[in-house]
Amino acid sequence: MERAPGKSFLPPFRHFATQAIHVGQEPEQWRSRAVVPPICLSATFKQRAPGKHAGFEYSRCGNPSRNCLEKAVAALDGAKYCLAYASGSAATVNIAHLLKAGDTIICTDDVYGGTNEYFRRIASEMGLKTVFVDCTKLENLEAAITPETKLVWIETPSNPTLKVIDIQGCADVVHKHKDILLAVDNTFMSAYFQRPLSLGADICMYSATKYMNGHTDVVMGLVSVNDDSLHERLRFLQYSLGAVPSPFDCYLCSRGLKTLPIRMKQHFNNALAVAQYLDSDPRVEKVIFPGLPSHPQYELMKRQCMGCPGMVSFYIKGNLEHASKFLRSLKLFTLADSLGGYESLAEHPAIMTHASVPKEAREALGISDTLIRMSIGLEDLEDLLEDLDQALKAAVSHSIV
Ligand code: P1T
Repeated sequence: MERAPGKSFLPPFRHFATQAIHVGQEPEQWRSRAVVPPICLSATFKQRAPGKHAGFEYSRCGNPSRNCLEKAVAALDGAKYCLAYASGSAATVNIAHLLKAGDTIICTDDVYGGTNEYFRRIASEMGLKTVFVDCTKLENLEAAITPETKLVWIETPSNPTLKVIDIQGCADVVHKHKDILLAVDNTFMSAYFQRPLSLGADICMYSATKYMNGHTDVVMGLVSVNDDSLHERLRFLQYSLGAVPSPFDCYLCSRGLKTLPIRMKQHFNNALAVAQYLDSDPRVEKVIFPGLPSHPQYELMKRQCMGCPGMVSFYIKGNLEHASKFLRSLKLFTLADSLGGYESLAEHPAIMTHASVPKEAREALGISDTLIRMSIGLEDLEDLLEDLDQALKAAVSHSIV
């Protein structure tokens, strides 16, 4: 089932793999000339005289291990700056703190459940209003903009229904207006498959817990920007709000980045084959994968991205009981939240990741009882297909088919 990923998509960014391995890691920055950057656990740093320090004062404000990671990610995003946070959610909160009470956020309608809940239930308490619109249609975005709009938040492909949004198109709409920032949650794509800043976005954000780290052993957020004053404001918020990652997690994420290109290519290969397999299976109602020509935004995906990540969603035939039986029957796939690691995971968005989204909104988005979201890992394809086949067999009787 070998396929050349990226064949009909955009070519990979030049020097990406080299930058992932070398940027921010230069041995010359350490007296020891360590090839692997040392993990600097110190919470504070000695000053020569009050206010005279060698670049670091206190680890919440800046830390050598975090610095290495931030430099590497900035390079991979084609950005001037990157900032790291204790989680993707902390990154979202920091971005929202750029706004003030009375401002409005336009958020695309299908986003991670925690992002939806944060905007709807927490940011609102602080005086930020959020309106949710389907940004796959640029006219919806245009119509929703008011003088109070200060931030447009999109996720593409979206979690969990994998809708694809035209980033350049959104940037063109948003930047007709002064003082509106376009933020793209790039978690599902990773820096390898999509570069929002080069498509006109102001902010590129990640839950690095997912593909960027890729090993399901770190919870972290990342934000890349180009604008100097935006960077300055975010840097101030990063140390003032204090949700920074530990040096050890920064080391792990830096290590994960080194294999990002090869991991993403393999996620793409495996996911495409899984999507094709499910697409032809009578026990499956419908498959959603942006790399299938049947996906409504397949052409846009090819224009905008270098490939597709390992996210495949599908509707199983039957009802909640069939979906639940399928998930309980999986042996190689693990039934768990999260995504983007080397191991394959499956989950039930309506009960798990998106349970906090109001039921009517979930139904309107298609997050129904039969929707299953899978993060296709790096295992052997034949083992993945065998597991899916036996779980479908256990869950869906021939009478339904
Ligand atoms: O979990 P955290 O690192 O705080 O990131 C939040 C987040 C932000 N954006 C997207 C697109 C996400 O998918 C997430 C987290 N998502 C899951 C845990 C999940 O299973 O979908």
